[in-house]
Amino acid sequence: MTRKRLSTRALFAAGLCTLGLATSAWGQSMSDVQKVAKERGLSTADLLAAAQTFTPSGKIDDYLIFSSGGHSGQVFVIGVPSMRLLRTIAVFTPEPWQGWGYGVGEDVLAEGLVKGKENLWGDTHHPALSETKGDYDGEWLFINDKANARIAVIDLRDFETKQIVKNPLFINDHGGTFVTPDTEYIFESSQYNVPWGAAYAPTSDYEDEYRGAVTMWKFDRKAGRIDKSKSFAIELPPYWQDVADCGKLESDGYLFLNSINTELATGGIEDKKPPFEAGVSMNATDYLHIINWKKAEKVYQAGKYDMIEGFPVISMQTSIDEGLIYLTPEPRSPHGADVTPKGEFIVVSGKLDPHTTIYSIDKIKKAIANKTFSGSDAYGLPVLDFDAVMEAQVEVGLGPLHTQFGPDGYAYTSLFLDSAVARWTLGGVYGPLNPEPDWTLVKKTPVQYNIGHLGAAEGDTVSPDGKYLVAFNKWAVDRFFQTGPLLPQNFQLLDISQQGTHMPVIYDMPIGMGEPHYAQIIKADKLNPWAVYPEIGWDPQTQSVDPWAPRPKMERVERKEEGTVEIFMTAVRSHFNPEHITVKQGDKVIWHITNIERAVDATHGFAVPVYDINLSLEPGETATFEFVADTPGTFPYYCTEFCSALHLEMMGYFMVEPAD
Ligand code: RUQ
Ligand code: CUA
Repeated sequence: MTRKRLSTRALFAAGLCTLGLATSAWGQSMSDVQKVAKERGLSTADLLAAAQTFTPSGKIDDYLIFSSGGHSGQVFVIGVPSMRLLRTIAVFTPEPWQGWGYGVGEDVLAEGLVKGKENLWGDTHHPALSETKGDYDGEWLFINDKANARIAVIDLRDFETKQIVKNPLFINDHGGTFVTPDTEYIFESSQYNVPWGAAYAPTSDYEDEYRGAVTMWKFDRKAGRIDKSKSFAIELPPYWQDVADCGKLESDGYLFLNSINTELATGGIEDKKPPFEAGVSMNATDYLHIINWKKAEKVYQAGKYDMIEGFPVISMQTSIDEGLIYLTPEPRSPHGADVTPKGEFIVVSGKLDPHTTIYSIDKIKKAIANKTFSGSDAYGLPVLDFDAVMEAQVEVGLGPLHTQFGPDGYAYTSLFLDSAVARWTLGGVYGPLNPEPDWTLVKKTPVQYNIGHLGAAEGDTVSPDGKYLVAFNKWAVDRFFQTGPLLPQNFQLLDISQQGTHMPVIYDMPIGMGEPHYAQIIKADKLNPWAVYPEIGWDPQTQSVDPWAPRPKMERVERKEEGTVEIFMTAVRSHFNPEHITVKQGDKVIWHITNIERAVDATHGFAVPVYDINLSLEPGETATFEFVADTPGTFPYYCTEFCSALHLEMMGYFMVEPAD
């Protein structure tokens, strides 16, 4: 039942009838609209798209995008359908507006030390919202850092990063983050493989010394932290493991993980060896890894693991003995692996194959039970016969990468080389579809340009919402003003609310940061964030009241023994208390500040020059930072948020008396 697209004129006429407004007023508005449209060269389709996306002041978006911030190291939060950037969340990279790394957050950033070194950025790829029964629950967000194999945990009560964990086994990840349907575990798998712990070994030792792995990080929802003591890894061959997805419903208990470089190529263009781009794509097929994580959990709990780099690892031999991992061929250079909403199929797309390949979990389970193997790989892992587990192949176009789903049995695949989004039907298993209840390509909508990931509203959950899809395009070329040779990337919003071939692009959002990769889109009313911190004196790192938090009438400067000065300060419109602080050069300074405001949005900043301090103190928040007052001088501290009419007056003097 394809709905006819209504013309703008019809829309306005319909509005007029329903509202029963005076014809003359609407006639006037219509001619104003027509005048503006004519002046700006807008078509009827443009006006309709504007009506679908324009969000008047004070109206709130229906959905939120949590987008990877790419190598900004952050997460972006964007409203849909307005495509307004609402917030960045500082994760791996210090960010002064949020105070992240400039007085607070240092402890969390320090958890992410890599071989003892600071890497104060990240290459974030795949955010994962926490799930309950396979549906987003709006409580937690996880994201990986591909560059250094780290995972971050973000609390969606205050949209702040609470934890960073560094993977002890590998140094580069890509297959992460993906959560189990009830968020018991967060998966992270390696990509550019190295010897355990990124120790030194020449590439001539690749087959024996280099290893892949998938880590199952245990998430403790009550503590709001990854519990390293209950986490473990599974050893994998040194293929380049790529993107993954967790099974759900019919495929619950499994992880599906792609790989490339089953050739075990090691590059060496400078020595006239096949360069990686050729060596890695020689084979006609690579391997989909089918991992029974529920079984792996039992094997780990039974103690059948080795300790490597201080971390429990289930060896490949144990996986073979216990039947934890099966491989099956997948077409050339696979990238995305995406599980359908009911969990019955896994859609894999190979960048160098114009088809998506659909595997059936039913067939996979039967092939495992019947041992329908076509052989084993070089490491002895059993390979399930391709024809026994494959359900269908759909020719969607050039460069298929990732797939998302709608509520009506449609799948949507990004086509990198075609620069398009393909809509196709999932074999009619979700009921008869227009036009054909079959594995059929329905429509390709061009996008601008080079789409990587795509995200549909709740499109990777057990209950996709449809309505909107966002194409995360790598290039923008001619879409925006030429901002020098470095251009923004282009998030394009598509209307997928109608069945059939109507699937237009309705908004372009330039994104001048990143390069973003994956994003998830959640219904906004599933989130329940705090407007202000629950109580005055709240420490966001512990999500509880800090007993040391300064409170009104308890402001003071305390000189302790051995050259330590402790400051207890409050902030409220429009003053800090105290306003004069004098210490001696060489003193250790422990500074506590509480924002004692209870009004929504009454945030104060707090900047101290020379000492590299800038905080963001949200209503109720308390922060503590320490430094050694090694530089004498007179330093005005002040509020960096324009909080009131007397904001400029919200300052004080920090004076450091010279030692002699
Ligand atoms: S990935 S598009 Cu991590 Cu496909 Cu980037
Ligand atoms: Cu507080 Cu400006």
